[in-house]
Amino acid sequence: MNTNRLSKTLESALNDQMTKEAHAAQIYLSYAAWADSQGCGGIANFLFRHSGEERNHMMKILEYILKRGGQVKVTAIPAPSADPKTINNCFEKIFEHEVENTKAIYRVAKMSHDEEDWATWNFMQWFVKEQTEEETLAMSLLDKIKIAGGDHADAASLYSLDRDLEKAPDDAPMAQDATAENPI
Ligand code: OFO
Repeated sequence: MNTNRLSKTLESALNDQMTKEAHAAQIYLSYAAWADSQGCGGIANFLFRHSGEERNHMMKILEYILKRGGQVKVTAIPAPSADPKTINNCFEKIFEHEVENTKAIYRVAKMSHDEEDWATWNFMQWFVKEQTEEETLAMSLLDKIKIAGGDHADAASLYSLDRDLEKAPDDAPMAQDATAENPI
């Protein structure tokens, strides 16, 4: 008796997305190590924490595949891309990566919609919301570094940005969570 509630196509797409989340964790990990080597311990700390979040995303998908009776395929994780050249470049690369990941998430969400697999569609909505937060967070990093001088940020501005990010919240406030009493 077949108890797998996922189609072969969706099972494979979810497995691929699981590897993409693991890849994202490696990217944040490598950029964090790079930032630390540049003397930016606060930014490194922020990126290390984010690497952990990406690993949690990977686990979330892995557990979902198992719960639906599907087969998990843990494969090799592609190496992260080359180290950034500057902190500005680091944040640009993060933003680009998050946009690529959003596109991948949308593809899986669309596939589940086309197949009328409403359980997977519902599951993917968590990731759709999460990606909005991640893109907002990456945009706010870009805004901060732009104010600090972009690629030409001086040591004093980088120092204060580094201090700032050490304690920065890991999630961006979302427009849909704003209320009249508590506008974001
Ligand atoms: Fe950066 O995002 Fe996972 O999904």
